[in-house]
Amino acid sequence: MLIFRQLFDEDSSTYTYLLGDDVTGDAVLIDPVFEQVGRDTALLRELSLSLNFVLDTHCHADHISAAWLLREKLSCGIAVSHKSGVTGATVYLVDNDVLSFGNHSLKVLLTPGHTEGCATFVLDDMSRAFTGDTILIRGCGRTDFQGGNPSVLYRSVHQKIFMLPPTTILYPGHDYRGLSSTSVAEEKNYNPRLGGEVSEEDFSGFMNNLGLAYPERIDIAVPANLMCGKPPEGIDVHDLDTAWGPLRYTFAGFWEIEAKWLQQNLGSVQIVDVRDVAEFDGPLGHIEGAVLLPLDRLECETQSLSTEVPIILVCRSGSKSARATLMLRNLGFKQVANLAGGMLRWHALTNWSDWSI
Ligand SMILES: N[C@@H](CCC(=O)N[C@@H](CS)C(=O)NCC(=O)O)C(=O)O
Ligand SMILES: [Fe+2]
Repeated sequence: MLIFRQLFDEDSSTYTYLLGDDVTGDAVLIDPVFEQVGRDTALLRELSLSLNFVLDTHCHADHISAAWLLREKLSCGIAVSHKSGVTGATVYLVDNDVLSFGNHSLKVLLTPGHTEGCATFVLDDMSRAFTGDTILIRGCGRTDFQGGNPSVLYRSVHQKIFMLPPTTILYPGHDYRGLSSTSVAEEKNYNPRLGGEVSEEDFSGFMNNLGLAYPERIDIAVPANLMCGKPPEGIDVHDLDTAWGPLRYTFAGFWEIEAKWLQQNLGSVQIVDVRDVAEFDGPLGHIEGAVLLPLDRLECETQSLSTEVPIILVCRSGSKSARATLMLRNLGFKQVANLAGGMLRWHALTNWSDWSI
């Protein structure tokens, strides 16, 4: 079966798409965003997927692509249009190329116009197509930089995207109003720029008078994206605040650490137990040296905690402490992690150690 997730980056209103094969575990990411690499790698791990390829629909002007960073971390390939101007990719795509992931595949339609190197990716059964900024929901990508051209865009939409079955669901690269997808039939009928009886000349007139401000990050994003999203020299891509232990980021949005590591590093961290007193002194007991700060008091009682020493949050199962992890992060504590599985897993581990002695 196909695994499909639509992910959103609020800063740039960018959609990233994860497609995977649940039998083989192969996956691709379309248009991942640099700042969301933690989220995306966590999701891949939690869904037991391995990333084959990052596909960029084009050289983005408003955010840095995560292609380079994902290749550094996961050794995946990077695929872009041969017209994108991007250097250092693994594969340069031409019309009708097919990219497989497990038993599924995406067909490449080159759809220039927003930029010279835009591509649309169509799922093998034509049920979905990923259009980047070639067509947006009731809109389309601007055409005023990176080789953009209204006539070329008009033809890409009419001769390629509108030739797909009317029921094909279209997934755009952005939406600035919170809409998530559309269909070929809908855009043919209701896209005010490109649908209905709008001619190429009408469309060019529309596009040449959009009067949009340049994307705020264009001067940083385009040079980086021309190198697959390699950030400028001097930017540290490794999160220093997570260098203190083998942390794992979760798709739920917090860092966690395994009981085994804590067992071997008890002296170098602050352990904060967020259960209530009865549980702390109850049958499950508590970890030696743990400080009791129940969750409902945590926010107003952080004075005793050092910002210099990593903090590990603990509860019965790892759920309340996950909440506490997010709270402390929001309060400005940077070196914070949840004890995965809480006291239950801690006991399973320590009991196992007793057995093995
Ligand atoms: N305010 C945004 C503008 C983003 C922007 O210009 N997006 C491009 C896509 S890369 C676009 O074509 N937008 C179409 C539109 O806003 O109608 C920013 O500064 O990043
Ligand atoms: Fe774009």
